[in-house]
Amino acid sequence: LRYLTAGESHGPQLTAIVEGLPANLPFSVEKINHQLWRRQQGYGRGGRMRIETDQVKIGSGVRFGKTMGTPVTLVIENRDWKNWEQRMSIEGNPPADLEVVTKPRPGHADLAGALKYDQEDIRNVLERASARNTATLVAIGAVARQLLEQFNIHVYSHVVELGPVKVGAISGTIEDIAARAEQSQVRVANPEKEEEIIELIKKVRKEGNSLGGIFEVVVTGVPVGLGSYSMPDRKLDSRLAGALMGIQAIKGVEIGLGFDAARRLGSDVHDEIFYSQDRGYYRDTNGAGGLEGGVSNGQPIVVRAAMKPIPTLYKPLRSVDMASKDAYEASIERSDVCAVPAAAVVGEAVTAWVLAQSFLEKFGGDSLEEIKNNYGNYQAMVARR
Ligand code: EPS
Repeated sequence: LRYLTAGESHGPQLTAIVEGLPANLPFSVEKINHQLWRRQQGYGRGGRMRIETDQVKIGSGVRFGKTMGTPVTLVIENRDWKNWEQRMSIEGNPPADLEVVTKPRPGHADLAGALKYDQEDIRNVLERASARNTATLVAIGAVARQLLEQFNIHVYSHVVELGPVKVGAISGTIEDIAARAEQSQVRVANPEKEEEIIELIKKVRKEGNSLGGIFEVVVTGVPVGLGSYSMPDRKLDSRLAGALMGIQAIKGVEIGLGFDAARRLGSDVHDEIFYSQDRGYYRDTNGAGGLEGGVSNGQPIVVRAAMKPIPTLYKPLRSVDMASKDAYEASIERSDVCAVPAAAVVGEAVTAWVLAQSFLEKFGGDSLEEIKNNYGNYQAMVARR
């Protein structure tokens, strides 16, 4: 299972091609659109989100609501394109009044990208580096989820820290927590903290600043045995960390207890093993976050990712104009103040993708029926141990 994405933030469209899906998988466009909608929610988004209402168009690979085992093309049109047709024209020469971007914003790919690709106009860098492209990640993740659902594997998320505010311990099952977070404007399961966070975002917006945060993704229904300890690049945790770090603005990833495990004694970290006739092997704790030796152990997978504050600030940061080499302090027109709730949805998507990929690696077949057989046989084998 693999994908490629393409598209600029203010170009005509975003495109993804997914290859390696089995045939006969029930495929819902509506489910993809629902995930795209979720990514666009969250208190703290900027003006762009009022322009875009992302909808996917399927260009290949699906017939009568089922996959055919052929590549699936997903297209998301940029509604903002109509405001950019001249400035982002595919053909012809730049318009005489084109504003060339020469002022790199600290924290963005602008400076390193312009130097690396030898660009005079930083727009050629920021268009692709933009978090706009996370829409395609959510789309491919929504496809992956449809495969995982067939095997009762579900992916949830909630925001656990926003700027300096910690949401703290939350009771309930992950399904309850996620359902509460789904109702929240900032994807937080604790309504008291939600208020505090919204007030904080309001204040920071007034100050022309931005906020980061930490979200948690939990996957239930994962069978034991995805990934492998045999090589670093086969470890499921290394793949998950890579996928999460691949999201714009993510600066850190934790699995299970994560960095906190390093501060505890071994006896306070590892999940003891028990066995009973009806449950088989089981644990009472999940410090490992569902992964031991890079292999899923049958417990829910728990990953957290830290997002830095969005680097486009209304409050100017110091930089240097690449054309004149003069120092400048410049503000910008439009930006999000906080996109952590949206990043959590993107986190779910890339996690779903990695799990679907590992799942197909282990149980892969050309049709859904073949995969279901493989999965059933494996589960019977595991139950005999
Ligand atoms: C982004 C800047 C803003 C965000 C954008 C990501 O876009 P614009 O520069 O057009 O106002 O709204 O996010 C999206 C468009 C999106 O769909 O999430 C950036 O610089 O990364």
